Amino acid sequence: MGKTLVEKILGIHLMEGECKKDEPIGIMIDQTLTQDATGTLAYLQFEAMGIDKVQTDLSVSYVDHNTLQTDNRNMDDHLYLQSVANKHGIYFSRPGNGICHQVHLERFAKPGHTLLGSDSHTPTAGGMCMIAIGAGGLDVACAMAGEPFHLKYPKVINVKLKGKLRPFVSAKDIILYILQLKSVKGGVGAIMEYSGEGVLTLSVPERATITNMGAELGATTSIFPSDGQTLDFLKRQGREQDYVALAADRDAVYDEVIEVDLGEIVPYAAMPHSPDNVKAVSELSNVKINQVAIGSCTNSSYRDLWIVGKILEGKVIAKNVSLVISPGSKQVLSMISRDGTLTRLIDAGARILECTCGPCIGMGQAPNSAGVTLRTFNRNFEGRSGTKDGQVYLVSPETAAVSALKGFLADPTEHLDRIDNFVFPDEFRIDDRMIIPPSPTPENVQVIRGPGIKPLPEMLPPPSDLSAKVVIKVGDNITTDHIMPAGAKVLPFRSDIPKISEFVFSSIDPDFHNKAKAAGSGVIIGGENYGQGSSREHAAIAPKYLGIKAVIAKSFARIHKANLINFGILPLTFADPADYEFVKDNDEVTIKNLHEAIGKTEFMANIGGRDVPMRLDISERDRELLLAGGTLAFIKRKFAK
Ligand code: MIC
Ligand code: SF4
Repeated sequence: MGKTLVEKILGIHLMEGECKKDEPIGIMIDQTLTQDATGTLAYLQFEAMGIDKVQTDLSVSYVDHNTLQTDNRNMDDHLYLQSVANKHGIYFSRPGNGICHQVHLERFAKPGHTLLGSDSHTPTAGGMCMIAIGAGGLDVACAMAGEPFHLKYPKVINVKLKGKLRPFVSAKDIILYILQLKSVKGGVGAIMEYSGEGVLTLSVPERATITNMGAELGATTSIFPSDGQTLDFLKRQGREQDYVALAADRDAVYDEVIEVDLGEIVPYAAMPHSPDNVKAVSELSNVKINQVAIGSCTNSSYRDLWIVGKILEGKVIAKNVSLVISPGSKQVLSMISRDGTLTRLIDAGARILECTCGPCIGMGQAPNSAGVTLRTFNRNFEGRSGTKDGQVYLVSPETAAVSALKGFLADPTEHLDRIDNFVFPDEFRIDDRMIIPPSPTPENVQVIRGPGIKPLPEMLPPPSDLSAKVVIKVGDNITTDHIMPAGAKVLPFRSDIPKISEFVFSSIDPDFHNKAKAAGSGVIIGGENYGQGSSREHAAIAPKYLGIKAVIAKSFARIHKANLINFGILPLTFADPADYEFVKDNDEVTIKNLHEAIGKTEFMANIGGRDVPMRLDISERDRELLLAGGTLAFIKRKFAK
């Protein structure tokens, strides 16, 4: 029987277990990446492991999320990241060099290799045929220490692309279409593997838009084959030597197959407040807009900004619109500044931002009250833009650009005339001087720790009996942006757990942190898909700091569930989801003989005086991690041996 692309790459990297669906496996990680907002914790944890040098082929630390430097804390974080990278064999991509996923794709991604990143959009590198997975910082720290990454062997969903996109329809529309089809839970436990003749029509940056936003399907990752397009992109990046041809065997067998005819895709928009709330733009044409933001790791490549420049050429944006553009990398900015694109953008009225995440993570450019903002980003969760009632629509760069001119949400296929065909320039501008290689004499490097970098809180093993109180009960699809908000107000505290914990659930219950502290030992009740979205482990470590011992939900998102286990919080599910209805705020929760219970898949809890059957669906290794009080305690013990 033939093999899928996923089977081939995972097979070569298998360190533990068997390549059988749902079996726990451990895979070798070739490369890691971190960004500043998750990186400080990841490196504090790496340091706590006591290892001198990373064990991977390549590890890169990027600074792209918080570069506002509104006070000392932000630059203190940058200095810590730079010095800790220098000491431990890690490359450091300086602020201004670009968004981690865009730069990684350009300069480091290699077909057939594995990448683990402390950011949920790490799958972007799947556009370069990598198995690229997002995880919590602690998992990335373990991978840097040479430990395998543990996951359940995923199912593989084959997305067969046929035909070719029509003019002004682009990769973003393909992934929005798939999100409409499958929903934000449609990829849970799966890898999306793309194939078919339509794949050949998509360049690497276009493929990367699709694999990037595969994260919004809940998928473990997404991957494209390595073919002529891959070779072409690598050649232009001066990295031809990194190319290998890789594809699934013709007779590969998949768990599910979806066929997509590219010729039938139209411009789509994801409406507030979920990436799967998708409609055709033509059905939404009367929506008046206030702001357009182009950029983020989804749509900020040279190709995307070139097309936006061509659409805006010689025109000016509508009076009612503020247009902001953040190029994905220094390479992109440098190239658009040479070919006339930048002038076209500025002349049309665009405000040019730094090459960072910027408005995507709520670092500025919050829309007006109830304002409508079109964004080429990947997430439109409520409040993430920085304005609680902001109405965020996710669209392609083509739709964003034409709408900025019109002043309302406009379908580019209806409103645009032909523009020149996009062709890549022969050579990309290659200049890696903003990426600092690690020190050849690490013994002389001193790690710089500013006052904002607080030591990690102590993680204790679980008590022998659990006695706790329900501190909050929430509904379905709660995101990590609800649990641990980001944005300009909160991101500066990413290295200070006691301080950042004051913001847990602040958008839902501003008093949560006081209530949790008063309870001393607390439980969170969640609905379906609890913890979707970002990989931020602060959404686990801060509740842990506030005394949360368990989350009892109907189901969990993958990365958040792993983060809960890493920090010793029990991710329990209701054996009968109907029991969710009976649980109330302030109910007492007891679990007798907790250590014994952690060893089992099913056991009883008592909630508010009722016996409620619980499930703990985790691997044997996860049970050991929980009993040790979390992964760091477990790993430290292992290395001490
Ligand atoms: C996001 O898009 O939500 C982030 C900010 O990039 C996060 C990481 C973080 O919270 O630092 C992610 O996607 O993992
Ligand atoms: Fe940055 Fe936004 Fe991409 Fe997250 S989704 S890495 S915040 S650009």
